[in-house]
Amino acid sequence: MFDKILIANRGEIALRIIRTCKEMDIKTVAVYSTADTDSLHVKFADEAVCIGPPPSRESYLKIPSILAAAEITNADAIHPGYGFLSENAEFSRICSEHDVKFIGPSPEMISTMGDKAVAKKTMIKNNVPVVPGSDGEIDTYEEAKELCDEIGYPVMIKASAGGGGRGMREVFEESKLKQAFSTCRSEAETGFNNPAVYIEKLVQNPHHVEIQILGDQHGNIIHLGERDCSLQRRHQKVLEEAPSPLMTPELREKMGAAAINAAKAVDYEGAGTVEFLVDKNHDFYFMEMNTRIQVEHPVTEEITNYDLVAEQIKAAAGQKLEDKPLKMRGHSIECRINAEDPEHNFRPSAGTINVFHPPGGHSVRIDTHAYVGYRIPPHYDSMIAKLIVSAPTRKDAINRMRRALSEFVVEGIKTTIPYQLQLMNDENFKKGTFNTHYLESEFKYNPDN
Ligand code: MV4
Repeated sequence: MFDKILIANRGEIALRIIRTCKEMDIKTVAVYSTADTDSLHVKFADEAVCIGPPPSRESYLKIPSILAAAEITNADAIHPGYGFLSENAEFSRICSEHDVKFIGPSPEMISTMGDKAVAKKTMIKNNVPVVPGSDGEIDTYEEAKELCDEIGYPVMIKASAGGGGRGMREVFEESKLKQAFSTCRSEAETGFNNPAVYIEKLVQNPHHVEIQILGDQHGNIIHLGERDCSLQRRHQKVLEEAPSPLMTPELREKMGAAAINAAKAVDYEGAGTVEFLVDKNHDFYFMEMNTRIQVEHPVTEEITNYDLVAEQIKAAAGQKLEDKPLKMRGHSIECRINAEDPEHNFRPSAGTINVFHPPGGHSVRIDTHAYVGYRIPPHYDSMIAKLIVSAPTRKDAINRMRRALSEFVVEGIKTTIPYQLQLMNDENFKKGTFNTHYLESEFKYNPDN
């Protein structure tokens, strides 16, 4: 087992990793930029190394500084968390060259799953359902027209170098294809410096359901059920829950098997997530595979009683996975709390927190790095806390979340707490009948209610 782990991240996920390391008697090294000198992850770690000024590219993304910190503190492993360098194959490779264990998959695995076209080909080869569409990039309008006549409209044109919803365009009829095709290519050229696009059948009003998998270095792969992440705004997840309200035992069985096939295909090591689009007929299609721990991992931890960070560390240290039957208990919901103003189009709300009263009570969990006096640095993402609750049923979990949100007092900055509270009272949310378009097309935030 590792003696000392360097956490190459900040905020709540850095704290989350430090907590599990402490419980495993593993020493911890925090790295921080000068904007994070007073951050909790610096205070909680056994050692801390300043790696540069606030801009991420000069600190949390600066590989030489992070590796230098690992060398001078003699860390034998690095946990990248999520975001930053967590899916950077080059970083994974450089760590292994410097004899520091990267807690995550191999560089080959990261680059395979990072290239959407290669990832899709890998899935097809392993009988994982993918959206019907082009086999790789489409270079001319004529090719595009021929393919769309074959797969039928509506279609989705996607930039190969896009991702997270950027560089996508829906086309509902042939007469619009020519214009959409050339616009998508030129936007991809300007936006991603790569005009390449591919085309897929449009999955209308899809749900976003992802399967958590775990793999060890001995070829064992298990899945830990699903998370429903359909409530998104501008491709940012707002709320996640486990299990999914649309799931049936049969669908879970099929999607779990497909996710394990995907992971087995690439001999997956560590924690990973296979994301699917699910349509109203319960057909599901591979979207992408994430080779990192995800923001929303706590809802899976709450209903399966796994510590996913501990599982990542044990897998990286070569321990075998226990092949015990998956037991899931109850329902868990996570609300992301951002320093944003829902009354002004969610613009970031900078400033200093002068009142911070988090909720408590049975099965209420707060993952946060915020505290009274904490100044929100403008350099990083706006999430300041994750509020996670669990309860025997979805209805109980919603009631508990509503109660916890109403107790959560943060002053000095604006937050999305009131937005989340309104969601807990929304009939469609309570019924569980929403899909990925719901928040942006139907749900309206009303500050006066
Ligand atoms: C799609 C789709 C419908 N049909 N692909 C958005 C982010 C990127 N990961 C893939 N996305 C989508 N791809 C086809 N063929 C709809 C979306 C989509 C979406 C997917 C998951 C969660 C939220 C979404 C919001 C808008 C569009």
